[in-house]
Amino acid sequence: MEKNQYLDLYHQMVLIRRIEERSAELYQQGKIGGFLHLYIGQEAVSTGLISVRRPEDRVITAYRDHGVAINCGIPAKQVMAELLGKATGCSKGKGGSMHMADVEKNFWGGHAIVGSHLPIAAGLALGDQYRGLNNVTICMFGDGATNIGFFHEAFNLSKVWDLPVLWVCENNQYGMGTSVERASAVPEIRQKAEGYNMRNARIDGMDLITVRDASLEALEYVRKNGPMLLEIVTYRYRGHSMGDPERYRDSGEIKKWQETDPIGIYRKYLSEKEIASLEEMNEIDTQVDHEVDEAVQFAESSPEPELDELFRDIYVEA
Ligand SMILES: Cc1ncc(C[n+]2csc(CCOP(=O)(O)OP(=O)(O)O)c2C)c(N)n1
Ligand SMILES: [Mg+2]
Repeated sequence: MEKNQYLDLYHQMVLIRRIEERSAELYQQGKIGGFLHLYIGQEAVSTGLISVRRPEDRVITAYRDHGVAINCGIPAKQVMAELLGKATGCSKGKGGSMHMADVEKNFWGGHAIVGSHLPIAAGLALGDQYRGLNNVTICMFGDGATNIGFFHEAFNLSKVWDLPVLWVCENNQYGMGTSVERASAVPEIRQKAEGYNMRNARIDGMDLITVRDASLEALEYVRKNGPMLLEIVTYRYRGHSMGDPERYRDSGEIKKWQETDPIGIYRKYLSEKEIASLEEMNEIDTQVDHEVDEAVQFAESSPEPELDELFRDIYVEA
């Protein structure tokens, strides 16, 4: 990678973190409605993964989607405007936090029903396979989603038909307040792929470079051979959504994971490898602060959707 590519990845992670912190404040001020699921702690997962996709590779995810939207190339302004339900948002203010999408950027959403987008991912990949295209569909989901029927149906068919889907489980240890150990019959999510005779791997999701390298290898495997499951082990520092009292874990556990903060690890990496100096990274931090200020200003001064937008975009015209 060139130096500017390394720095771009740093920029992306910091941008996501700051957008999330700012949206938590805006939520508390009553400016964001509905649910808000923050991605803080998980930034290295989508940043590393999406940095190696080809533009023709599709991306689809669940409701913890702001960071994924940013990594797919949706500008911070449009993400912020969507969070505030404004007409200038990427989903015209009608989707909100959980339903960011931009098909032109090959980002297929943002889905609120746990597991529901896995069969959709299989369908996207089936379409590509049928048309003889060489695209991969990258489908990201949580550990909790792997206990749901959708997961098993989609996994089975993807293997039976050798669909080009890279299944990516973001194992952040919890589905709402339930830990993986309490909800899953197997301790490692990757084991579930064994039941479908599917290649699988489990990697550290706090280290951007590990995620990037493993994702590149996985994408190339899927492009040639069919589906694979990549389990990326990560942690969310904030509650499941805003207002989560977090009675299911203690602050010691969060502190322990904060020692491996993905942004901290990557800063250390860039500095130790002499790719970037601390000053250069701090400069990016300042630049991101301005970008986020601008995005908030843009969102706050944007209009609400017009009433006649209400019944538009419900069905796709064939
Ligand atoms: C079908 C369905 N059941 C229950 C819910 C409520 N719910 C929302 S998020 C969630 C937990 C999912 O956890 P996981 O898949 O690990 O994703 P994470 O929130 O950790 O990113 C549940 C049960 C839902 N949205 N959809
Ligand atoms: Mg989870």
